[in-house]
Amino acid sequence: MKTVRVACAHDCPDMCSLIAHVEGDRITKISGDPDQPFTAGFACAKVNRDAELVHSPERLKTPLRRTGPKGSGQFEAITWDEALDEIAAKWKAIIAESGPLALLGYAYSAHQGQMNRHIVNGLFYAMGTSRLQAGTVCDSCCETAWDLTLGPVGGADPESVVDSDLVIAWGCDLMAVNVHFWAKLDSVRKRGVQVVVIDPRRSRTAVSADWHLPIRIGTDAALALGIVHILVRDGLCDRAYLAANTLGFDRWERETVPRFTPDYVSEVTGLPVADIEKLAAMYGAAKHSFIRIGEGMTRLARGGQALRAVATLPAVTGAYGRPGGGALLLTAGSMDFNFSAVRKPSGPATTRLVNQSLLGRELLEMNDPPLRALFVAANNPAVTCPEAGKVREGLSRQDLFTVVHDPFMTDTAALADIVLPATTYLETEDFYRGYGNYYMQYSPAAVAPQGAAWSNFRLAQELARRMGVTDPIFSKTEKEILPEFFKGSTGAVAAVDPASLFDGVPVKVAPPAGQSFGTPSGKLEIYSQALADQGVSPMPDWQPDAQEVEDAKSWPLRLLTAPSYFQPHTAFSGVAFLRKREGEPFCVLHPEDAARRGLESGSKVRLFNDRAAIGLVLKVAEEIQPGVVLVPGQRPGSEAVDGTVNMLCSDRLTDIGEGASYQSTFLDVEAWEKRV
Ligand SMILES: Nc1nc2c(c(=O)[nH]1)N[C@H]1C(S)=C(S)[C@@H](COP(=O)(O)OP(=O)(O)OC[C@H]3O[C@@H](n4cnc5c(=O)[nH]c(N)nc54)[C@H](O)[C@@H]3O)O[C@H]1N2
Ligand SMILES: Nc1nc2c(c(=O)[nH]1)N[C@H]1C(S)=C(S)[C@@H](COP(=O)(O)OP(=O)(O)OC[C@H]3O[C@@H](n4cnc5c(=O)[nH]c(N)nc54)[C@H](O)[C@@H]3O)O[C@H]1N2
Ligand code: SF4
Ligand SMILES: [Mo]
Repeated sequence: MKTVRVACAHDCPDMCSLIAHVEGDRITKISGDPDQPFTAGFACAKVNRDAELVHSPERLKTPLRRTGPKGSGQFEAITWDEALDEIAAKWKAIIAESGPLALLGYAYSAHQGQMNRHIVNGLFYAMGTSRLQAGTVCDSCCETAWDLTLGPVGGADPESVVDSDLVIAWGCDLMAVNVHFWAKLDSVRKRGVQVVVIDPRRSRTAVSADWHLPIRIGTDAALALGIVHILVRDGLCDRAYLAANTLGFDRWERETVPRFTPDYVSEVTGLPVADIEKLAAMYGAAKHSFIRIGEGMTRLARGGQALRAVATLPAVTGAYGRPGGGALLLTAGSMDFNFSAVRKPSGPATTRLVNQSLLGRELLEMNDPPLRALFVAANNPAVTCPEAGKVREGLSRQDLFTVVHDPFMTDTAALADIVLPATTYLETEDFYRGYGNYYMQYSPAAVAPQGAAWSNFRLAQELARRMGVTDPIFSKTEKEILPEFFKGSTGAVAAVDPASLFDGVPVKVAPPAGQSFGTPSGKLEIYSQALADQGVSPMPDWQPDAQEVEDAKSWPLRLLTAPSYFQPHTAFSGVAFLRKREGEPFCVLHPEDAARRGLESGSKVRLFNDRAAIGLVLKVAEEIQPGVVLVPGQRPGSEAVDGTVNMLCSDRLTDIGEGASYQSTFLDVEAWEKRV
């Protein structure tokens, strides 16, 4: 038995350092690395099972070619050479007829290190194809809004929370998505520090925290403005910090803040005035308050305003300037790596963009030329994209040549022409950096690729060779590429010699304490000229959204989506144990809403709106407020009664950052039998 020190690649803020226990070519166990302070010796409940993911009997064993109609699930095994020859020949023919814009590579973040995730996009970048505007299904709204407010800089170091005197998990289910930060709070709470959760869901984190405020979906900007209103009223603003470090506070205070009286904020958020007053008083009294901001509250029509309002709060009390104070959305902005070396090896500076959240629409409607070839690696858009019905319709086009590279037969792969078996991260060598902490790590493969699986890295290099793309990154090894990531880097990253990482030891590259700002003015921009130029409210504000108001008139319930505890998206659906732990795909209704419809826990229900109808199992619980239906996670159609939640979600984009607005979805629920 040997142990191999690796990093966790699942798209997760914690980026744990892990120990893989290996016997022969099998991983027998995964545990948390005790020597990496943030991981502190434990992996989460999902990754404890990654040995089963790697050795799952459900893994794809060979490349496959479709033999029946699209979606029929009929495939035949072929060799890698046959598959690659066919792909290269098809792509060349399409490029000759329609030009490179008819091709699209679809790869975004999930579940590998930085080389494997970027090299696929690098190949398509170099070929001058249409390009994926990636991340819009995930964090483009919150990240753009943060960048417009603080600049492209990381937030507070999560390990600085040991110095905090108040912690707010604002729209972030720490026990689901950030368990190592949650664990850090143990010692903080022993000092008497309160943990407050602001979330429409009574999540596990909310249950375990000191105080939960069940805010109405999409009203966070109003609550943040209400807090500022009270801080101004009660003389609790840090005027010196504001004057030195922010832009536009005077105008905000004059023009926007006065509207947000406690009564008005109560009406908008559904929270009692007394709670709004209490929260503002706590926040005003704290000197080192730490807000962990989740992405969930920004995945709706006005998500950008919500992020900007909440991220401004620590400037109002001056917490940004103190140890343990500030806000954390993402850390990555302050780790300056040259990933462009792999992501943009050559190719035109600009080309046609395809917004990831609009995949379905673009597959069906894009013209001059239409998309004729799609290559999907490490994503499952038939489940995870809004308008998943349109995505499936697009993927079903007879004239679309689709290749999917994945360790498993996903709902997306089932609609492909060629399916290629992929490795998992534990079978690849790669470089990792956190996005919820300030660590980086170089990892060897724990075991060799299983069966006939290829890594993204190997596949992209081989496809580059066949397509005549000759940039050096397509013939270098991982170790040869690593120094490229450090070329031209700044800050803490610049001080590291990349060769020193090859021993696999995690290295921390945090910026100096005290929040820095990277905006054009060098200050936190409450007033954003860039937003004013785009015709978006230039100061954080809350207004009712006209479309949402209209939709709410037609549909009695609003969708709340939140991460699953044991199934992040669909990536662990190949582990039978975790599927069982998560249970059948379900939705949650408040007892009042269930009673009104005569529905009981455990029954099958239909969730429907103008877009689609899907079938899930019902759980009745006071976990949410009346008027809301919660659907945790995004589960494959094959596991559900019928369909998947994203069939109900429109592809409307957010106010800032062109992101997905899953939670601006309105619908109703009825008994499944009703229309059968
Ligand atoms: N277990 C698990 N871990 C994961 C994932 C997973 O699916 N499962 N996904 C991974 C990925 S890809 C990402 S991007 C991150 C995602 O991480 P985030 O998106 O940051 O996830 P959360 O912070 O938990 O955000 C969802 C929370 O926001 C709440 N919420 C929804 N709407 C609102 C609102 O209007 N206001 C407020 N205040 N709260 C709201 C939800 O109830 C939920 O508790 O997590 C990663 N880790
Ligand atoms: N309704 C709703 N929809 C959402 C969200 C939501 O909150 N609500 N959240 C959104 C968010 S934050 C995100 S990030 C997206 C996630 O969307 P996706 O990234 O599409 O989701 P995953 O299910 O994580 O898909 C990852 C796929 O990669 C495969 N894979 C794993 N490792 C490798 C590898 O090394 N190589 C290759 N080639 N494949 C690999 C896995 O088997 C899996 O099929 O979903 C979004 N969709
Ligand atoms: S908490 Fe996140 S980073 Fe850590 S093992 Fe689990 S999925 Fe991986
Ligand atoms: Mo994500």
